[in-house]
Amino acid sequence: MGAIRVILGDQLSHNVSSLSDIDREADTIWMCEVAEEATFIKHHKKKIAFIFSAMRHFAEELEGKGYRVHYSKLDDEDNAGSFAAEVERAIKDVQPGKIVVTEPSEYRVLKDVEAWGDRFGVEVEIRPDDRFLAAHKEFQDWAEDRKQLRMEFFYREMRKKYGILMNGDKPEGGEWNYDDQNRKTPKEQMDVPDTYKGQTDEITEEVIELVKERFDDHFGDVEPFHFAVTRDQALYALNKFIDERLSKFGDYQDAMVEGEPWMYHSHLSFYINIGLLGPLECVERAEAAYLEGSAPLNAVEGFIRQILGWREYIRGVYWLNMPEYESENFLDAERALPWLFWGGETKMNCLRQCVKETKENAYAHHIQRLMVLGNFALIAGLHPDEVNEWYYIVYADAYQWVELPNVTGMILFADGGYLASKPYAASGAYINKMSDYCKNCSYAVTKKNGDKACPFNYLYWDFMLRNEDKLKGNPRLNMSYRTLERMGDEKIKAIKDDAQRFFKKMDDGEIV
Ligand code: FAD
Ligand code: DLZ
Ligand code: SF4
Repeated sequence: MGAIRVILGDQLSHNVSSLSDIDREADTIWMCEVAEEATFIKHHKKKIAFIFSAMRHFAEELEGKGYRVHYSKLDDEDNAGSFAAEVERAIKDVQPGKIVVTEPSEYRVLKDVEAWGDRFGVEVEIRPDDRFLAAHKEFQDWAEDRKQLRMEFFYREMRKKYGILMNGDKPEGGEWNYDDQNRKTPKEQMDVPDTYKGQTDEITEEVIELVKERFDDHFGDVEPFHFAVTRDQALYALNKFIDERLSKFGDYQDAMVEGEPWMYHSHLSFYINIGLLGPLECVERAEAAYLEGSAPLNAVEGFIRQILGWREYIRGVYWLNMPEYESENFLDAERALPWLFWGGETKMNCLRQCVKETKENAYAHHIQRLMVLGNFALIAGLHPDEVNEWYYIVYADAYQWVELPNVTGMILFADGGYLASKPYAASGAYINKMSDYCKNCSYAVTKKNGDKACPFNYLYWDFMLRNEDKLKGNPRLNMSYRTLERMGDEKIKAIKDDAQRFFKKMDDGEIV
């Protein structure tokens, strides 16, 4: 009796562990588009089209290699609608000796898969996802006995483990981290090279029609659709990044420019997260560019840190803390997500631009997610459940393992400082320094109080005041609290009044 090899939608690698010892004659690969997965949250239309198209292309490639593949399309008559129901159907159909699956990337799906054995009376073998660079045990050992985790120290271990940018046991150039060179403000005229823009083929066109028909009420634009949907295309996108944008990745990593949604970022998270690219090959390509002299160290180290450091660290935090991490709310934030996050009108140009680009591209770059959208969610006290759901829905690279720690830990400080050493709260001055958004805004970034003042300015201080009992002891916030102590009662009252007025309008659904 052969095995069923289940491949989930984010496991589209030919070297995925579930395929390692496949018997072409006896085994069947099972892939399924299921309504439950597409609707348990209402994913962005472009995200669904991307995953279904990449899945269909991957299945075609497997067939081309001579494997027996069963592929359930969403609109197939006998599609059973969920992973478990599809597996039950597969068992009836194939009568397998066992089911082999690579560990799902999300806790929710892992729990489902773990129940299949008892539920269906079949052996289920769950294999490690060795496409990540740190195994669960390795991260657990590193984290053990540390009250607070810090990415920087974990990252250094990963650099040593993989020998990336190392000179013996010393970091290349003498420093581990060149972030202080990576804060250039945007220039007036930026000639940013275009991101990868692929042409759609018949498979993608069919999927786009399906999405329009079945998920019309989901957020976001499905067209124009330019994502890579095969490994070859994703490799082309990687090459394009290394050749055209990597050298400036560091300089403009934190910069935001109106009308430039892609900047010098790599736009590779979509492909790495579903297995079309491996994280190590991206890291090695960047290192090679440095060694060849085509990209400077600050850029290459910065990019490598995102993948070898942040990506693995975030995943480690997720698995170490699930399922409790889902209900963290250290700051007791309760406010509902305002309509402007779904494209409702707003006078705040920075938010308007970031939401618009998110809707069009199912992408926003890191600093938009962190310092505009995330900063607002934090200082406005939005409820972590609502913020998490939004981020999970709107980005084509969003899976809970990566979305949740970034939202709960990084932007909302809802884990009380376990992942990040301080809340990423900032006033309008930061956004003005790193972007050109403020010049087209109805609010004045230089004004601190009153109707015309930039809301980030008074909301920042109101956030500090509201959360004083929980945040005052944080050494990295000392300066802010000392400034607050020096403010007179009148100024404090103006801040609180402005914040109350703003929240009342926003909660009442008025345009803010
Ligand atoms: P680049 O800026 O080019 O970075 C290179 C790569 O590094 C990325 O492709 C990604 O693989 C990795 N990376 C960088 N930062 C992080 C990080 N903080 N966590 C994990 N990986 C990182 N990333 C996702 O992949 N999925 C998400 O759902 C997601 N949600 C986020 C939510 C918030 C609130 C924040 C602040 C960040 C989130 N990120 C998420 C991380 C980061 O913003 C994206 O990985 C990045 O913007 C993707 O674009 P890029 O490929 O151009 O990245
Ligand atoms: C995101 C997603 C969507 C929308 N649909 C499917 C699907 O129909 N079939 C599938 O195999 N995977 C899908 N995915 C990706 C899964 O959500 C992802 O593989 C799991 O969450 C990993 O735990
Ligand atoms: Fe955003 Fe304030 Fe600048 Fe307007 S003035 S774009 S609200 S930071």
